[in-house]
Amino acid sequence: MTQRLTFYTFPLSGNAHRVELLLRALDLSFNRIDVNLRDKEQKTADFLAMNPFGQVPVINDNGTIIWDSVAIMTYLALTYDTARTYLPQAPAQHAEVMTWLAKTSGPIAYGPAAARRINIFKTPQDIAIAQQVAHDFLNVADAHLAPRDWLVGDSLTLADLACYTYIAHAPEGGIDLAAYPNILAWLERMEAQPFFVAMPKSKAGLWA
Ligand SMILES: N[C@@H](CCC(=O)N[C@@H](CS)C(=O)NCC(=O)O)C(=O)O
Repeated sequence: MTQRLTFYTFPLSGNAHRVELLLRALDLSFNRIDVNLRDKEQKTADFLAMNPFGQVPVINDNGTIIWDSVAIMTYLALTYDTARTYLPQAPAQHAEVMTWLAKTSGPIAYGPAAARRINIFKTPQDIAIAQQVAHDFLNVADAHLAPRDWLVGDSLTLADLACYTYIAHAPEGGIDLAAYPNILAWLERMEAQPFFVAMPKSKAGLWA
């Protein structure tokens, strides 16, 4: 059967991994293309024609091209999650999901994701600042999760899928999660989902 949905990804990209979690949660079949970021395949003319910022993830859904992970997740949920399991319709709950999606481009990107990137891919930034941003975010998220199993409402939503990967991989950025018991329990709940697939672990200095 011809695949109609193509997923452009990179195996160590947390931004791409959150999309993969949703693709699997929705049980969508897709054609996976691994883009070699080290060789700058994401900056070729063909790739830039899909995403002018030259980054993964990108999807091509039968001619509809969407880039940026949370935009892709929103598109997939609106298109294929007809029961609205992962993106609640009620305005207040919908907005709550959006607040957590916004965190992926704020303190998650500049905190745990940045600390991991600095450690693994040796980008020239200050890891101490990224680690502090991460701890400030994790403190709030841990308190938020104390009385609840999921970030929004009483079931798993796009909020959990979007926030999971870079929090789970925070230790790769030198961020110890031991002080955050509610986050650790939430990570375990995520990893127990039948669709769950882990992003491979990386070592410091992988691209040194
Ligand atoms: N806000 C974007 C960020 C995407 C992003 O930073 N992608 C990284 C991989 S995790 C990338 O492609 N980097 C290669 C580059 O910037 O050249 C999203 O959520 O999709």
